[in-house]
This record gives sequence, C-alpha cells and structure tokens, in this order.
Amino acid sequence: MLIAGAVSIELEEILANFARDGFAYLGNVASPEATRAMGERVNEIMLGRVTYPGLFFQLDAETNRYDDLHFKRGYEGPSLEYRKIEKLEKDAIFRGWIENRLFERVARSIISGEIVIYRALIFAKGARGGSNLPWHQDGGKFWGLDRDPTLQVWTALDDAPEDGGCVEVIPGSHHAGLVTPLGGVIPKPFLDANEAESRAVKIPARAGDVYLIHNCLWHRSGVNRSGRPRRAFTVCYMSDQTKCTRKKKTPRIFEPVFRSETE
Ligand SMILES: O=C(O)CCC(=O)C(=O)O
Repeated sequence: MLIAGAVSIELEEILANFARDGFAYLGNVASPEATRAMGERVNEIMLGRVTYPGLFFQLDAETNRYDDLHFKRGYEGPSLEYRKIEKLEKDAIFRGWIENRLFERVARSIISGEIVIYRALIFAKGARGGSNLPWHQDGGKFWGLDRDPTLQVWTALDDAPEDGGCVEVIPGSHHAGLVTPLGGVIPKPFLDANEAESRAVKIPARAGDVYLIHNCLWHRSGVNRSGRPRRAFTVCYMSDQTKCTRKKKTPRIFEPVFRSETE
C-alpha cells in the first residue's frame, strides 16, 4: 500500500519537526491504489454495502455547522455525507494501512514496547461541504485513559486544499499540554488569550499525503468548499500500558498492532 521506497525513508528530521511543532509531514507515501481502495471502501461502508458489527457513524449536519450535529444516532442509512466512521480496524483494507511498516517505524520511534491503537477512523467532509471541526485537542478525561497518547497518523484519501476543509494547526501548541482536564474542544477564552485565529496555519494535502499529529496540538478543519468529497483516515497509536479508566461500562481492551520486538 506504500509507494516504492517509502518504508525506508529517513525519519530523523521528520521526528524532530514533530517534536518541535506537534505535527510533521511524513510524505506522499500512500500509493494511488491504496488511497483508491480505502476511498472506495469508505463509500461502500457509508452506503451500507460493507458492514461490521460495532462500527461507529456520525452523519454531518446539513447546515455545515458543528453545533448542529446530532450525537448517538449511529448509522442513518445510505449517504456519502457521514463525517465520522470509527472502528475501521475491523476492515482488512484499513487494517493493512494501520499496520504498514513505515507507520510501524514511526510508532516505534515514539512509543516503546507493545503498541496498540486507541482509534482508527475516517474524518470526512462530503461534497455538500461537511461541517467545521472547531479547535480541539485529542485527549483528556473525555478519552477515558490513564495517560494521554501522543501520536496520531493522518492520511489524506482525497485532495484537501485550503478551501477544501484542510486541517489547520497552531504549531508548537502541544508543548503546553491539555488546556482543560476534559480535553476536546478548546473553550473560546483560551482561543482568544492565545490569539488562535492569527496563529492558525493551514496544512493543505494531496491524496496520499500523511501527517503526524500530536494529540495535544491545537487543530481544527473548516467546511469543504471544493464540491468534492474530502476524506481522511487517522489512527491514534499508543503504548499497551495505557489503561481505560471508564467506570460505567467494561473497560476497553485496545487492539494490538505492533507487538514487542523482543518477543
Ligand atoms: O481531518 C480532519 O478534519 C480532522 C482531523 C483530526 O481532528 C484528527 O485527526 O484528530
């Protein structure tokens, strides 16, 4: 699924960028066949032609507004306007991408021991535009873990140009950790105090591009005005020592992806 030579690309500078900025461009490393296969599979899943027990779905708002999203409705019938599909590790095509050898090298450079995933999901903005995803961080009580993961690997399955709902970041914002113990969406007073609007950097992507994104990095994405779908697949890797702290339901067991090299 990787382009030729990608598995052995030099990581030193990329990892230094990631440590400094909280995000880093890994390269255009997904082959056109891989992005096409993952893109087609997303559509098959959205249209209900391929399904797995336990997939999580969220349909986008017709108004293009994050505040108008509905939660906990799950699959609402065939539509290419879903904004989120989770648990894609259940699908063999996505599983193959999650476990590719380049991602393994990256994950092992950052996480020691056995590596599991917290989540593997699609963030999509359909041709209708999808919705704005506000500034947020991916961690905190909201995530129900005893420690915050630090590595997410984001793959563009379509072009995501500046007006097409690309991801935006505030470089270096991960250094200060979580803004609130809850994590998730960053409250407005923090955005104002840190002049988030003027510090935003757009990271437009081409299909096949991969970015590393630190969980504590302030990031967001806008409405897609390209008239074409903008789909991306992101995976959060973490140590298998990470424990689920939720109390109301049985604690989650996280899917192992890269076993310890010493075994
Ligand atoms: O692709 C997007 O629109 C958002 C990505 C994101 O928030 C993430 O990967 O954590």
